[in-house]
Amino acid sequence: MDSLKLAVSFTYFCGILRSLRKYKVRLNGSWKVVFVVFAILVLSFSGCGKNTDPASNGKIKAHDPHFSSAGLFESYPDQWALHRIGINSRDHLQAATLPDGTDSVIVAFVDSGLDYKHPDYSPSALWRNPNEELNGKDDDGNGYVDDLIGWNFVEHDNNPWDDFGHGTMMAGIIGAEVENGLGIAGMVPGIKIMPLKVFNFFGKARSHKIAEAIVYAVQNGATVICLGDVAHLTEAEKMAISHAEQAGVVIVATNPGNLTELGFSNLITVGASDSQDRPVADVGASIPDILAPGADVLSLRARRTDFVLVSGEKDYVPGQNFVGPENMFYHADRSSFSAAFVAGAVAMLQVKSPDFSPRQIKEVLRYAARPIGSSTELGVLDAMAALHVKPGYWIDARIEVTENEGKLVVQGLFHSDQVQESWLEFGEGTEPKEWKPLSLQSSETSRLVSILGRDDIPESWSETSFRLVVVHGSGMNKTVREVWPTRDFGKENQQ
Ligand SMILES: [Ca+2]
Ligand SMILES: [Ca+2]
Ligand SMILES: [Ca+2]
Repeated sequence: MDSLKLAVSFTYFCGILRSLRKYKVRLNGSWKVVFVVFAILVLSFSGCGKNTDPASNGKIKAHDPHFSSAGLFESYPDQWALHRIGINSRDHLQAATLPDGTDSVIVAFVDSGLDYKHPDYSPSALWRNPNEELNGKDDDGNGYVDDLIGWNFVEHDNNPWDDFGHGTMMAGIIGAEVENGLGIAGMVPGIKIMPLKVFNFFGKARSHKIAEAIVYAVQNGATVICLGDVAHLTEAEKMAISHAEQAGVVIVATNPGNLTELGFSNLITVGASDSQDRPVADVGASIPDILAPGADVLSLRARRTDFVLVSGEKDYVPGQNFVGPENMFYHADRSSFSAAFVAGAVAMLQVKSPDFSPRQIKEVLRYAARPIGSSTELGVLDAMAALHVKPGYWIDARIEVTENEGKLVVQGLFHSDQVQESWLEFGEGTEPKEWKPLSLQSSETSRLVSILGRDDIPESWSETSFRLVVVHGSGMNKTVREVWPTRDFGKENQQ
């Protein structure tokens, strides 16, 4: 028993003794001792003072059950997605917890709004307009009357309530309350979320409202804007993103096709990955900047919503994706969820390194990403690793292998603020035990080229791995690799 419990017990039973005296019941000295010892034992077994952390101002600290439970999705953890991006222990959750009073980093969700009364949504994770009061007037002169916590661009009022459900899932991924003994753990506890409702009850939005919401977010201090479910961009939306670019605000969007080519320095495009780091959709046509979980995601369910049903998904049984007590939680597959995880990682970086430009944030996230298979460029978000990348350090690297007129052309392409050295190497199979250096045909500041004939690769190697290693001035390095089938390489030429 700790001293706190002892003090509580003593105080409590002194009170009882006073009451006994009041009613003229007297105990002699030894009986008093027996009484107090008995009372302390009763209290300790009844759990008086249990779970009370003096530092938490009486708030109960209890584990979020779904953070460590499993079984919703086959055998892997219910919050596998959070684990997969590097937040897989309570220590990591604490590392992601912001200091009290952090309100300079604000994530705006241009989505279907938010159930901000959800029992597992922390009120401290809601943005509040510091210059607006509820009085029927536009106090801050931003063109929106009484916009206390965001705006509803569908109904033109100050209540961005979520009657579709998607926005609450997105916000819950980042802002669900942590260590409250309920449901799930959010990714960045205490971050401020600005709900901007553009999707209506049916999950439909008009593009000029999306553009208007982006401009609102920029003008009201958002540092990250998450466009989870926005389809092909119109001119109005492009202008709004350009406005955000000039203001240094990061935009995170799932990859709707024409985003990557636009070349906005503040834009991070995201593709969805599954529990095994596999891309959920074919990303070949337009490669996103990074992958993040977008399948089997568990998050908060907005009251009275079932958006998979409303979306008309085939074979869906109403209520099928409800989870937990009073159906407070929901699971679904949506590539848009991947944008919420990346927006959360951007927010974490902005808290840690406020001077990072949107471009630096993108580079750090890409650098820290976990490469998928033999992919040359694409990796899965690793938020914890990103937090540990040294500021100012980044290397963008890829390797390309092509077969041309009986020769294999291996190119290493890289870009960095400070390259110390770089080389190409190769080895047998998909996981070589030994790597051998490749001789170079040309070597430039950001490009190495090696050309191999049939004799340069042992005939017994049915597959060959090629690897580019780039060493940064700080001593850290980055490697990317590509596996190439060499079983039949050069055979046509020999015939
Ligand atoms: Ca206002
Ligand atoms: Ca007002
Ligand atoms: Ca929780």
